Amino acid sequence: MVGIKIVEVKLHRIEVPLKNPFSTHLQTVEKRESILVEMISSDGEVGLGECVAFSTPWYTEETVQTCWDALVNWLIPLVMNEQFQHPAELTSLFVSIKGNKMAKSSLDLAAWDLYAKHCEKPLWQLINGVNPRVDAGVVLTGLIDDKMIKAVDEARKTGYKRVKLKIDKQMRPSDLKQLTATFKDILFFADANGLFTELGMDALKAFDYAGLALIEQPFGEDDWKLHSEATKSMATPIALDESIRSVHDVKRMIEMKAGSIIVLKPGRVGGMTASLKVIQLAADNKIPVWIGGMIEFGISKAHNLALASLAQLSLPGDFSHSTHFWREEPVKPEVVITEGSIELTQSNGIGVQLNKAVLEKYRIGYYRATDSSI
Ligand code: OSB
Ligand code: MG
Repeated sequence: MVGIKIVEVKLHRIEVPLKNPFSTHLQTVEKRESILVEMISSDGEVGLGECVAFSTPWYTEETVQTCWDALVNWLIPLVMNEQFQHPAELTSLFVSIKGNKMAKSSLDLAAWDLYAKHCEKPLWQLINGVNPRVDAGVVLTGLIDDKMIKAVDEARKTGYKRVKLKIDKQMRPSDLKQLTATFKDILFFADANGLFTELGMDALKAFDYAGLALIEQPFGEDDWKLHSEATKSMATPIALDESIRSVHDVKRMIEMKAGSIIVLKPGRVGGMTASLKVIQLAADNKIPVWIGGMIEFGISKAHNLALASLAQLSLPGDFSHSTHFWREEPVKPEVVITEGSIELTQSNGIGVQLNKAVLEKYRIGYYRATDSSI
C-alpha cells in the first residue's frame, strides 16, 4: 500500500453539560470538556480521534489544556506532512515526547480510523474483531437509596446486563448485598477509585460478601502490594483500572499477582496500538480484559467498541447509549442499545462522522494546522 500522508489536522474543543452530575468520592463532573480531532490525508480522507482527559487533573495528570498544548506545540508538528504505512508508526514519531499519552492517543485513534478507511474496512474487522455485537454496561453513581434501586431497575429494563456502581464512604456493604440480591440477573461491578487507601484493607474485605462480580481499583494507582494482598485474600476478583497505564504495568500486575482483571482505557495507555499490545499480553497470561469508559463522546466510544469486539474481551465494558450522559452527541450515528447490546458498524473506519450542527453548538475552541502552517 502507498503510504497515507497527513496534510491537515483540526482540533475542536467542546464543552457539553451532563444531564445528571457524575459523582465519585474524588470529584463531581457536571460538564464534559473534550477535544475532537480530525486528521486529513492528502487524498481528502478524514480520520477521527478524541482526547479523553478531563478539564482538571482529578483523575489523571493530563488535562484538556495540557493535551491541547502538547498537540499544538509538539505532537501535531511531528505528524504533519508525514507519511505512514501503518498507524503503529505514530508511536515511533512520538518517541521524543515523554508521557502525554492521552494527547498522543487522540492522534493515534485518528490515524487508525484513517487507516481503516484506506483499507476500506470497518476498524473492528481490520483489528480482527469477531463479535458484531458488543454487550452494553452502564455506570450509575450515587448512594444506594430508592432512587438508585429505581435507576438499576430502569437499566435492567433498557437491557443492560451489567451495572457498575461507585463505592462511596457512606456505602454500606449490607446495602450493596441487598441490592445485588434483588437484581439477581444483573452482573454488578463496584468501582472504588482508590478509596480503600484511606478506609483500609478490613473495610475492603467487608465488601467480599456483597455479591459483586468484581471490585475495581480498591487502592491507589501505585499501591501494588495492597492490591496483591487483596487479590490473594479475597474471593471477589480485583480489577485494576487507574494502575494500568502501560504494558509495563500489566507485566507488573501479573508478576505481583496484584489483580486478576484489567480495565483497559485506551487513552491512558496511549491509543489503539498500545491497547492491542495490552490485550495480547493479557490474553497470553489468561487475564480477562474489559474496556473502561471515560464519560466520552461517540468517537472514543467507537474505537472502544472496535476493541471490545475482539475475541479476547469477555466481560461487558462501560458502554452506555449516547444519550445516557448528555442530550446530544457531536457525532452520528449515535450509540444505541437493543436487547442489551450494541451493533457494530458496517461502514469503513470507526463508522461515525461529526455532527456539525451539534459540534458548533458546543464548540469553545478551534485549531487548524496545514502543511504550510507548520
Ligand atoms: O474509574 O472508571 C472510572 C468515568 C470517569 C473517570 C473514571 C471512571 C469513569 C467511569 C466510566 O466509571 C463511566 C463511563 O464512561 O461509562
Ligand atoms: Mg474505574
